Amino acid sequence: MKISGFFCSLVFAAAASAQPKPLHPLPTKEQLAWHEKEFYLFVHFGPNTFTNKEWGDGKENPSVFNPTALDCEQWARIAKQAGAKGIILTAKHHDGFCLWPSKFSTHTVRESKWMDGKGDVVKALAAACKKMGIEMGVYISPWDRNHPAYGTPAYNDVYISTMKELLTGYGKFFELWWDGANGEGPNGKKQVYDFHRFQDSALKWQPQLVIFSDIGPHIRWCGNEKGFIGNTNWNLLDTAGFKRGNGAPPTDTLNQGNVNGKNWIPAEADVSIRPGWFYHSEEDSKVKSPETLFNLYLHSVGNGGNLLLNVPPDRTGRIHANDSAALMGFRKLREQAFAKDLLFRQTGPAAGKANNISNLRDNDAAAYWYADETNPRLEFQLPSKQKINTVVLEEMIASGQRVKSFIIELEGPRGYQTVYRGTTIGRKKIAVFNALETASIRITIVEVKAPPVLRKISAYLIN
Ligand code: FUL
Repeated sequence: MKISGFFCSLVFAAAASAQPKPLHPLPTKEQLAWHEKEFYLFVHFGPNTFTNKEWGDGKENPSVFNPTALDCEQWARIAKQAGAKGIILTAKHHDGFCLWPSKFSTHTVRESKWMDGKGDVVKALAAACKKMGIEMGVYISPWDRNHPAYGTPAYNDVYISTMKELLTGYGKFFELWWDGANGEGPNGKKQVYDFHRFQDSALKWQPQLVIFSDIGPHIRWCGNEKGFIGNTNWNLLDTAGFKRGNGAPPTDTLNQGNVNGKNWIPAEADVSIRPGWFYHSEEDSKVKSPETLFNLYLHSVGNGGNLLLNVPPDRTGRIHANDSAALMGFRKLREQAFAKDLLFRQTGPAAGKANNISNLRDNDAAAYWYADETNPRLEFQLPSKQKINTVVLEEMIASGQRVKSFIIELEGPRGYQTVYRGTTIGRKKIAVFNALETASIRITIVEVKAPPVLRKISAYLIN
């Protein structure tokens, strides 16, 4: 089949005729929408910003919270310009301090000096995100070192009331973040959380939410706070017998998922642009470089998960210039890297719903190609020799995650040579290898759980 001067062919498989049979478990439509976000910001902000701590003990005087020039629109503008799809705010961190005037706490912005106690950071950020056309999520720490009811069954009701205020008073959120930390230690209070009730309540108020925790229910922790999701990454996880926090699955399981896992619970990589989660002026010179951030992108989004990048505002309540510059540099690196898809079908008829291999070479997210055998080999001819060092593969995950391993070969002077041996693909696999000049790319799907359903294949030369 010849398309706009490029050839692409299916070497050992005939085009299938039937629709692909879904391979369970499948993502929900909310999870599919979440997968498409790829990258969004985390904002850690609260008393710790002013006390120079990472974990407040809940005994801090609320008057310490006093940003001099809080500007949530600046956060949202920077997020938008960085290409982030949303912002998740620490509405309540472990110190229990609420960034909104909660009726269920006496440790809130209302008790602070900021705006004479009349301010509401959640409200300001919700309005800013709306204005900038990005989405918002909330981190509501279950662990609360301030609330007097913490450590008793009554706290579960307090937590639910707190969630209700947030989830019914500020518009729609895309993600709810449940931190696994519960570490008061031997002399501290221990809470038995009623997570089932938390989950049912949250979804009753906002059914579109995806809920993050170590083990989901919708999104899982990737097992580290360094921004690295496993090279092998199944969107599937077995959660039976596991708990959040200390009872969570081993970190390498969280990092890679379970090949035959019973639930669709994809991985999110939370990592900070600075060494700490909260702002500390002594870390102004330790902001990650655009190159480091790009590398994190390759190891999170490029391994089929999402990247949640923390950018903590300073004591004025604004994002520091160093962080903002790093974010803009990061956006530029992504744009440059993926500006020219050497496999992109420039012209020629769109295949639309037909099961056509040329569906892999356009930007139609709904168009895909599926094989009716397990080991298809796809060959793409370029019109002339080009240097490439990156191939991006995407599975149509609405049909389930299927590919267990694949090989990329490029034709060189001595015939085809293997440049990359991959395992899972999932939503996206960015395969980077040593640059080679070639006129032909061959991709063989080696091992599968079911015949593959692919959405896109593209090739680049990244500098
Ligand atoms: C951890 C917390 O203890 C940190 O303070 C931070 O919020 C991070 C994202 O999660 O578990």
